[in-house]
Amino acid sequence: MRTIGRYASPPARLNFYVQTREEPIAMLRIWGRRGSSSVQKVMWTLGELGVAHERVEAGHGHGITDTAAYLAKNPNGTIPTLEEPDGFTLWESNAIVRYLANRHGADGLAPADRRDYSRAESWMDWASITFEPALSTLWLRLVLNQPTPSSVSDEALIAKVVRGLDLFAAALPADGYLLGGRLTIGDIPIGQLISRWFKLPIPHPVQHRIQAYFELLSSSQAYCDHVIAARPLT
Ligand SMILES: N[C@@H](CCC(=O)N[C@@H](CS)C(=O)NCC(=O)O)C(=O)O
Repeated sequence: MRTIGRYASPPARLNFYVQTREEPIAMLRIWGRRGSSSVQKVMWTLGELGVAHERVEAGHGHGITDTAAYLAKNPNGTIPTLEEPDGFTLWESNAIVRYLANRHGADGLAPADRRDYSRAESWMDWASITFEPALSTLWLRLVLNQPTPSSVSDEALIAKVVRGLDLFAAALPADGYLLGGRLTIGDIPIGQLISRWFKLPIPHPVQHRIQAYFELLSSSQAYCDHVIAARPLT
């Protein structure tokens, strides 16, 4: 234990400070393991933006998320967490995606038009709040072989996901991305989830527009590297 001031053994509050203090970081850092769906969104975004960064393994088998130092950055103990060299930290993956796109994306990933931006945000929230739960339950059961609190049958969950994808497909233009000619933040959460959908070991019903959208997303090296290639629980 280092001695600080006159304290040979720091009182509790100071002890917390000593334990949570770390060396400054050199570049933008993402905490979180690559198999996490939430981490994948952030890594895909960084890849699209070409921002220099490092990723530190955390969560599940890697631990770290229950340490005082990590909880000081993200009190939820979840991944991902963004950390910048000046000490700024941010959690919640969709918030991190928006932050990065606004800070590094000019009029690209983050649309300059306020209405376009808000429409993209609508679909980000929809993907994570409305669409994701049924797919996550299927993922837990069929890929991770874990019990789930939900007693809804696999068939009913699959039907729910398919309805969600039909709804999304109807909102897509005839070709291209959600807002047309280029990828925006609105494509990121649903794009990550569609990759999971196609990884489920089930017969997938034919949904031409979703298949074409997935192929378009797959033309991005960042999507292939950080989303498609990421294996469960890594
Ligand atoms: N809504 C949060 C969810 C965060 C979350 O629950 N992350 C999961 C991984 S996807 C986690 O931390 N799991 C615990 C672990 O991996 O140790 C976000 O999008 O950042």
